[in-house]
Amino acid sequence: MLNLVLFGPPGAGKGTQSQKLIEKYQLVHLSTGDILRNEIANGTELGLEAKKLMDQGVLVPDEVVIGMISNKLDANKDAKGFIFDGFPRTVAQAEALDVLLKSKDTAISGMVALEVNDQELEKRLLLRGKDSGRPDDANPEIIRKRIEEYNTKTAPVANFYKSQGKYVSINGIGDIEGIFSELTKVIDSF
Ligand code: B4P
Repeated sequence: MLNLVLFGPPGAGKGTQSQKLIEKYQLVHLSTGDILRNEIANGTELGLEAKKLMDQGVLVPDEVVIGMISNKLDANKDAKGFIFDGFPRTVAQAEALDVLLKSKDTAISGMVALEVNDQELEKRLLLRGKDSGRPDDANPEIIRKRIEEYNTKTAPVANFYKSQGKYVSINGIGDIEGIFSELTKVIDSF
């Protein structure tokens, strides 16, 4: 099984590259951001709670996203592999993912991080905010809060995979096709 973690700050291109990767490698795409936005759109209790946090640019509690991922793994028993996009976002989530995958006799193959500086991230997210309808993309202060959450809570997840010898980073600035080509080179080496 090929199980990839696509890592990087908000706006690094995880969602964009995931769409291309699932097509090439026939993987199931698990984006916690998309799953949460779906819950919001369906007006579920979980969605209502998550919306309050997401609109402020802060992370949703670990137990909520871990439960969501566990359900999705169970619902895709025949998958050739998974691409985890926007998850794990804390070390606790990374530890829980290892346990979940082990119980299914599999493991993370590798993490690829997209490196993009804060100025470029802010520019991309504000641009997307013009027509995405996402409240968390519309306001520079909320965007900066998301980047701060990433730096304090999510960046340490890289060390978790480094210590397992599963971490590779690539430059996330440039044209989408060029970045995709670099990503596939790394993934083919896993
Ligand atoms: P996400 O949905 O994961 O939001 P994101 O980080 O903004 O997505 P992404 O990084 O994929 O955006 P992309 O680069 O594709 O999370 C939203 C919120 O949900 C979080 O703040 C949090 O509250 C909550 N959440 C989600 N997962 C969670 C978890 N595990 N634990 C707790 N809370 C969680 O796109 C950005 C823009 O850049 C696009 O417009 C794209 O077109 C553009 N772009 C992409 N590549 C480019 C390139 N090479 N050059 C120029 N522009 C590019």
